[in-house]
Amino acid sequence: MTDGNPDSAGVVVAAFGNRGKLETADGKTLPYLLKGRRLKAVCGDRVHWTQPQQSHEALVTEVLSRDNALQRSDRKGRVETVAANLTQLIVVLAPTPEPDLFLIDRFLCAATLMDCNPLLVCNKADLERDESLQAALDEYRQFGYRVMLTCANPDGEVADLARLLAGQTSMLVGQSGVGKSSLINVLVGDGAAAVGALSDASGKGKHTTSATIMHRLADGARLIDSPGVREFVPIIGTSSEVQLGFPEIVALADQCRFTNCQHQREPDCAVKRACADGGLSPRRYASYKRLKTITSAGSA
Ligand SMILES: Nc1nc2c(ncn2[C@@H]2O[C@H](COP(=O)(O)OP(=O)(O)OP(=O)(O)O)[C@@H](O)[C@H]2O)c(=O)[nH]1
Ligand SMILES: [Mg+2]
Ligand SMILES: [Zn+2]
Repeated sequence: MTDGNPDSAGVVVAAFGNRGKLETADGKTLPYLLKGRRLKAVCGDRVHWTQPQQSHEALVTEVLSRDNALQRSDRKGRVETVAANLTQLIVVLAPTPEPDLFLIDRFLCAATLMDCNPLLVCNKADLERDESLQAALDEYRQFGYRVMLTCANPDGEVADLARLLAGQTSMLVGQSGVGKSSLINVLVGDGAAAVGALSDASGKGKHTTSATIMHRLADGARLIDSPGVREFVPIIGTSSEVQLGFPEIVALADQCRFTNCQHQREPDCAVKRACADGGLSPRRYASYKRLKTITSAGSA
């Protein structure tokens, strides 16, 4: 038996199997249980809930349809939904740990395919950036991506980033140790997220954050922290869609002889020509081909 308004609206701020936490329309956080086995919810889902009598938990009765979802393929090739209803995907990298640019390319591709605005954030601006990192950032800017330098210190250097979060539901993604949770702490300002030093031995992050959690900024913006990853295989419908994550390749594709050119073995391909004469980054072209291979194999 239930009482209360069955149509109360909420947003999932953390999901663990059939339980989690939701934020109510008036800004309170409640633990919830999903009603029945068929409902599935992820961070960012909009839900309807009710409050059963004598229960401290809300009962989620409906998960509303999603505007979009960040999805990945797991090791067995199954689709795993990570978060929903994002307006901005913030791909974070830093001078340390050593950047994995193929991982960045995959996240940027996923953002485009899910119709979500990508933002590339290079954190730890207080540390020196080597030439290859600086060159990569310059390239991403040339391709039209928004690229921003930040530093997760409390001296206000995140102000530019904070401005880009206003009115958005953003999610921070990237390798472990780049400073996603540190940025959350400075932006949210309540030490909400645990932060962990890099490993002395490997120079890599220690996978400190273990769950995807939505935080609220003072101005109401929503910001999701996520566990650092080594791998990310975006869900891509057909291998031809891979190029949508490479705007500089899309821009050249018009000049290929074949309209359905995959820019691999076809003759008279403008993309391969540009790669040979310096008009296209060989690194990005290699990323494009690697992502096509992963996509057609269905797993990393
Ligand atoms: N120098 C410097 N160090 C930073 C900065 N931001 C974060 N760090 C350090 O980087 C390390 C990792 O920070 P976290 O915030 O835990 O990184 P994360 O991306 O959340 O890592 P996971 O939760 O493992 O994915 C910590 O030692 C932080 O103090 C920064 O702007 N400059
Ligand atoms: Mg973290
Ligand atoms: Zn081509």
